[in-house]
Amino acid sequence: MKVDHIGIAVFSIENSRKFYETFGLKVEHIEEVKEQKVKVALLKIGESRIELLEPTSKDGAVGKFLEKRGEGLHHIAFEVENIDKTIDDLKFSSYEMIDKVARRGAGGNKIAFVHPKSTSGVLLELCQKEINDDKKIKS
Ligand code: CMX
Repeated sequence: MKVDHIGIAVFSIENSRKFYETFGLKVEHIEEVKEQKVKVALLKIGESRIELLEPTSKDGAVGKFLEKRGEGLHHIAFEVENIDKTIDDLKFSSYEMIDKVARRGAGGNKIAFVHPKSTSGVLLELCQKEINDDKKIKS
C-alpha cells in the first residue's frame, strides 16, 4: 500500500533525532519494544515515518547490527492490507520469511520480517495496521 516507515539503527535517539528535527519532523511516539530489545522513535514525514532504532541490549537484532555495521539504514517497512496472505504468498514463492507467522510490533501493529537474502540485501518488514494511524498514535 505504501512505505510505512524506514528504520534507521542509531546509538542514541536523543542525539540522532536532532538532525531530523532540523527539517521540521517531530517525534510523535517513543516506545520500548522489549521482545526486540530496542527503543523506537517515530517521526512523521508525509504519509510515512522515519523510525529511529536504539538498542536496549547488545545481543538484540539492532545491537548486533550496530556492532557489525555501525549506524545506518536497518530496514524498510511496507504497509500491506492482509499480512497473513502476504506471508503465505511469499512463502509459496520460496522467499525466506524470518517470521513465518505475523507477530505484534511497535504500536501494536501486526508485523513480519523478510530475510535480506530474499530481497537483494534489504531487510524488509511487512506491517498491517489494526486501526487508522492518526487515531492510534498519540504524541
Ligand atoms: N539489513 C541488511 N542485511 C542485514 C541486516 C539488515 N538490517 N542485518 C543483517 N544483515 C545481513 C548480515 O550482514 C549477513 O550478511 P552476510 O551473510 O553477507 O554477512 C546476513 O544478513 C545474515 O546475517 P546472519 O548472521 O544470518 O543473521 P544476523 O544474526 O545478522 O541477523 C537478521 C540478521 C536480519 C536475521 C536479524 O537481524 C533479524 O531477525 N531481524 C528481524 C528483527 C529485527 O530486525 N528487529 C529489530 C527492529 C524491530 C522493530 O522495528 O520493531
